[in-house]
Amino acid sequence: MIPKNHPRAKSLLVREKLVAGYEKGLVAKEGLIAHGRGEAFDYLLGEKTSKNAEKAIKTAALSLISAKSPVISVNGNVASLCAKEIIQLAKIINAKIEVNLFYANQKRKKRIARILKINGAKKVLGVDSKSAKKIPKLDSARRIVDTSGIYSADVILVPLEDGDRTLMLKKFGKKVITFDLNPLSRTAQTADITIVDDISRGMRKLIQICRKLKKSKVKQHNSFDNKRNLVEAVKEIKKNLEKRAIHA
Ligand code: PTJ
Repeated sequence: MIPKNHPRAKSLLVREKLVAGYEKGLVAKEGLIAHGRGEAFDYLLGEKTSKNAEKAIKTAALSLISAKSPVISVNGNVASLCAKEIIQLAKIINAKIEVNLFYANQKRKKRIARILKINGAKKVLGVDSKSAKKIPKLDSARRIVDTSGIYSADVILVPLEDGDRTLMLKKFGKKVITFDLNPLSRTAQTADITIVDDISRGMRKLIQICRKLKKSKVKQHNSFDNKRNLVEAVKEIKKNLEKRAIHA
């Protein structure tokens, strides 16, 4: 039981949610390690949404709203941390939802699809192998995608992704948006738009902004340089480290 007044209560609750996801068979063992790495970066980033993350979220929202066939790619960690939010976002931006795993496992795929459906998804792609196609030149299990989903999408939200697939999706002509707390990861460096924020926190903001932009019918894109924004994220880490060192 986490005391309510614990200074890191929110992060610890997110950790518990992920562990519960693991116990329900949604998260891969490796997903626990990936989360630990994310937590470490989140700690260095001050466990809040920074200005650079807000900028990336706004740019991502504009791209998702104006996309012709957007897709949200869901893995074990994402499903266990924000299943409800994925459905909310998909409804606002009219996106398809596709389960796509790095550590492929048909049972886990089905469990993830079930959780998404329990949370309100009408259709979940990525489970039926009859409509599967391969992304060329990619070795990992993530190359298997749905013909009417990732394969034919123009904009894809791929949170907590691996670098190889991000690169291949881009070579395949897709616009890639990701959530990744590590601004130095290959995914962060390769994606078109990298939101350096915890997915549980950042997804809620992305939904809010998409909702607002849809109402205001804004279509115009702001100027955005992903590499420059990542440099801002690294500066944020440096600033927080210095602040902590002074108070140590
Ligand atoms: O469910 P599967 O089989 O598809 O596997 C999913 C994982 C996440 C295990 C798999 O994609 C993987 O191994 O990913 P990586 O290569 O460890 O990359 C995950 C990235 O996400 C790392 O850079 C982490 O810092 C980052 N990350 C972890 N937790 C979060 C996060 N970013 C945002 N929010 C988080 N909560």
